[in-house]
Amino acid sequence: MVNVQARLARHEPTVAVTQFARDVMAGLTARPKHLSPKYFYDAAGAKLFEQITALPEYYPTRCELAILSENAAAIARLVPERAALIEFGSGSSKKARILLAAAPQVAAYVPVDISKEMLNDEAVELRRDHPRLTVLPLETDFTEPFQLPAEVAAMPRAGFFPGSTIGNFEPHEACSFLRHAGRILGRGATLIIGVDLVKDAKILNAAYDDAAGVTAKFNLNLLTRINRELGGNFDLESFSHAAFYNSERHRIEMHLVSKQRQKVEVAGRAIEFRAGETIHTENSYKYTLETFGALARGSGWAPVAVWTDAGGNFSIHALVNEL
Ligand code: AVJ
Repeated sequence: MVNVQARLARHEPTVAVTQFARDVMAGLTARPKHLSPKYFYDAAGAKLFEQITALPEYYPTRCELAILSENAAAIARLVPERAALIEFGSGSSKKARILLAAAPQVAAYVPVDISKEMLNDEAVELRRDHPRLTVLPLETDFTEPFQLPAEVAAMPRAGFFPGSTIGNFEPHEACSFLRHAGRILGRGATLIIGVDLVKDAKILNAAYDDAAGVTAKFNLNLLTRINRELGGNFDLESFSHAAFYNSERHRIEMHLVSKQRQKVEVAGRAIEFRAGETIHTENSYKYTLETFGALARGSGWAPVAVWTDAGGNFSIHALVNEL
């Protein structure tokens, strides 16, 4: 996403920017203040997230990749012949590549993401690496209802939603998302979904507040993005990163904490902060195998298989759509 002036100068639509602006203004004028974690991923944020996935403390990506690699054949057996594989929030498609290598029966791959550049770059490489695979990138916000490309309408479908991105949703939103995915994929479809697990708070806290400070930069980058795209004047020095496990609600919370009483301007509007007041920027819900299984069943999906890493840190569930 680019700033409004640049878009107007190039006669590009400002709709996406306006949605960001609306959400930011609503979140910063609410009490408590909050912002959606989906806005972390501008170009700089996507790079910082890549760095997070390589941190010693951030176990989810490594554990999920290990589960996928070790069980790729078993997971691939749940994907039907000549299927279309639909990935929700595909990013770099690194995990889908593991699945695609083990599932040569997949006829079409539909990566769904809001980042057009990443989608197109990845599509070029995937077509080169899998000449018989039809790659149909779809540039859209996968949390909103969308239509699949006509080419896959007659194919059996499997969904792929790795990374525990479902943890960013409130449990009731996770339920709506699963129902929405069920409508897109159709009755009888399989969904392969990565889910982070409840564990010792020390491990969780370290994973979201790393020693090198990369997660802090990732969190603060949201203010940099607001400054650039919405004409904000946040002073990054006067906010600090906070992340902690809320054991009652089974979630990591990330906040940006105002170090002092201050006034900030965003898109010409004054936003006041008390000393210590926070902007709640992310929840990352953690489940047990049982609580996630129950959520899936309550959303119309029957659990058919589950895999975890050796340490029991992360899980991949296979679900079948019963609705
Ligand atoms: C991409 C949502 C799975 O919750 O672990 C990483 C995002 N935030 N460090 C997560 C994130 C801080 C990540 N998800």
